Amino acid sequence: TSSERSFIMIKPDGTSRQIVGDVIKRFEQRGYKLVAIKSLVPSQELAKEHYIDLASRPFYPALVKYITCGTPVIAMVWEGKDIIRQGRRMVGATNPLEADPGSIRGQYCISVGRNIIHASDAFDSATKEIGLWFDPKELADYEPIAAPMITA
Ligand code: DAT
Ligand code: MG
Repeated sequence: TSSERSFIMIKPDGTSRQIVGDVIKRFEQRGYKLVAIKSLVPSQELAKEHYIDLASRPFYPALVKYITCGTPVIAMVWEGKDIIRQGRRMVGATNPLEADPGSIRGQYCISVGRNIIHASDAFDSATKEIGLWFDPKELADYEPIAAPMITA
């Protein structure tokens, strides 16, 4: 739906490498609406819960360590038509070597353990992740002035 929302997070390597502006620009220019954004160093508890479905995987401890390394992440909620599926396409495949070269991962990285950015993969995970990272009061409700020129 047009009010579909996805949780998009620039990971510490993306912040450190100063790719924040490009990521935001891509989603803005595509026609999506930024409804929440914050910079934070996630706690162990938050990082572990975010990736809880991967807890049994061998790379889980390293993944949590990377996300909590001390360099901030940029947590965002983006909204618009088909944002969950399109966000995944814009981000690219999990392994950057398999990512389309025009995608964010395909343009900026080469290692699955330093793949720049997270995007929710389904409606249920998006709902869970938005609730985990944001208080409902942090989610804006507004109509961008260009909205009628983006969605007909
Ligand atoms: P995605 O981030 O594309 O949704 P995922 O949910 O399967 O991918 O995994 C979450 C993150 O875990 C991924 O962005 C990077 C890390 N990861 C996944 N598979 C990995 C692997 N085989 N080795 C190292 N890290 C991995
Ligand atoms: Mg995932």
